[in-house]
Amino acid sequence: MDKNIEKYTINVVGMSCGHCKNAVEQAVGSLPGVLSAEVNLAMKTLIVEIDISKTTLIQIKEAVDEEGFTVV
Ligand SMILES: [Cu+2]
Repeated sequence: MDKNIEKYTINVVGMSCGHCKNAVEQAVGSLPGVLSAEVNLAMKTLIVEIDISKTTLIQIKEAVDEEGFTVV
């Protein structure tokens, strides 16, 4: 396992349906350094695996914000 790969579970406010899920997953998943992005609608979470040498949680948060949702 690459030591630069970290997995985070992020709480996101405002996601309510499959459209929200897809919007967040696509926005975050298309960022460089993001290996996977998966939303759990029931838990209101975004689970990401990121390469911390290429991206940061701040960039993830900004991508979520741009879709109109809020990281808490
Ligand atoms: Cu929705």
